[in-house]
Amino acid sequence: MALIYAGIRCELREVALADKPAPMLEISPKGTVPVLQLADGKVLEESLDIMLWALKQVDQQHWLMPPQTNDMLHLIERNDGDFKHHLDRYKYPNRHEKTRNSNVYARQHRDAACEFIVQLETQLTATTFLFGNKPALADVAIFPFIRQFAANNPKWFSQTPYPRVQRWLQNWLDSDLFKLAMHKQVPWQAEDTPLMLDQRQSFAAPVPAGE
Ligand SMILES: N[C@@H](CCC(=O)N[C@@H](CS)C(=O)NCC(=O)O)C(=O)O
Repeated sequence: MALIYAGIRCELREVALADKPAPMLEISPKGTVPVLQLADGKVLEESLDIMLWALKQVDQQHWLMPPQTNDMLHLIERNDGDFKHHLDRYKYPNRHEKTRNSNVYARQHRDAACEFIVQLETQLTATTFLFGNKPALADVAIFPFIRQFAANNPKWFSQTPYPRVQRWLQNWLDSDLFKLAMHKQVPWQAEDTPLMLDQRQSFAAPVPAGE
């Protein structure tokens, strides 16, 4: 989403995680997506690094939002740390806990994850987005994880006392930018003609509107 927002011209290679292409593993042996290789050969293999790099190139709507960049990075750190820890255990209790009742285990982690949701709900009390009335880096870095959290049990999530988070999430899910970014391609193959990101979508896609 950050690459599309910034209008970065780059080649897109869809990866099937069950069949990772050798050129990807050569430049990034840790084998996670996304991976971005820059024109000078430098490799970025963390999504936050890719977002920050893209926004440093072009950031017309000020997603980096100085001087609040560091506050946003702190919230993203909580998301990627504590919240992600509980999200993984809520989604896949059996991978983490073999002996105890996995329903109880999942629920404990769901409840622990809600501490972060409560913080987001508080931040959304006075504003449409996390750091004001327009979208910014923190919204885009965090909402995909809240999407996963909600999707694990949509009925339960829709009944939680977090109406602002629910509305904020829905706003992002409905956005053209998200739909463009989620558009799936067939996995890349070495003989393919390079597919440029801007060939499959219009650039500078509209982001959700503030109030
Ligand atoms: N912290 C990394 C996490 C990346 C990550 O774990 N991506 C998953 C897909 S969402 C992956 O590539 N998993 C490797 C696999 O399933 O083999 C980032 O944000 O870039």
